[in-house]
Amino acid sequence: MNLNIIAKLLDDAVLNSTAVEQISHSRKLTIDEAYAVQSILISRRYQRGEQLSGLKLGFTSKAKMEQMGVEDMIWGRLTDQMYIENESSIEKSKFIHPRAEAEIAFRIGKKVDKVLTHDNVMDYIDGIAVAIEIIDSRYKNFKFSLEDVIADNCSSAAYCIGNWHTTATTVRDLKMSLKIDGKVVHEGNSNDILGDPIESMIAVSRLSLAYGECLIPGDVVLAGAATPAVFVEKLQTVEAEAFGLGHARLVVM
Ligand code: OOG
Ligand code: MG
Repeated sequence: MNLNIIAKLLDDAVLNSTAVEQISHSRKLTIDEAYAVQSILISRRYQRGEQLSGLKLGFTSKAKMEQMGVEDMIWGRLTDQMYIENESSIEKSKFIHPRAEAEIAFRIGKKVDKVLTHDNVMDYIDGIAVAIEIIDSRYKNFKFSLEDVIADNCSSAAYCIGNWHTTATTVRDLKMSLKIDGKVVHEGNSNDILGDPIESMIAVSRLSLAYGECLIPGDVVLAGAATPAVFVEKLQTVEAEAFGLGHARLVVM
């Protein structure tokens, strides 16, 4: 299978909301090949009129790495079609087996044209918020190797962002929770994300430039989940909270 065929297979899985076999069962991809598949996959979405709206990191917390049995950070692309307005709904039938994650989001205020450092990273951000990421692996049973999940655009499916706060608000050491129907199902701390979620912004600046992407004002960066992800079901209300940042909330229809 060449990379274009793999990308089409995964893209069709999204369009048909139908899971496929793991690529690694029939073809070993290198990490570079997996990112090449992701890039072809996202081009197919651009051809359908979607636009890049940001980048996400995955496996930035121990909780997520342990849940999914992988040991390295990954990154993927978000598009405008994945954006879900806060306090609105998603349709479960458009997904395969969606799971929700509680995340911290950053909004870009200035074009990221260099690798950021602790000294300048805040100059490139103009908003901070709590977010729900909906991940939906295109692989059967939500099982994958690191290469599989990278090729599958890191399971990206949808994201919903709470109210934006100014960068005077801290993202460090915030108690976070993921709630279903008002009940806490997972609790964590924003520092579970790489020790400090701002590290995700720095990592994204490095990765995006290395792979030829460029974050521009208005783009969103999802720092990665602080807690394990949960499967969501029809008629559930899903909520992510971070102390001081409020909540992001959606209903599954
Ligand atoms: C991959 C995506 C992981 C995160 O926040 O760690 C991710 C997956 O678990 O399917 O988005
Ligand atoms: Mg995530």
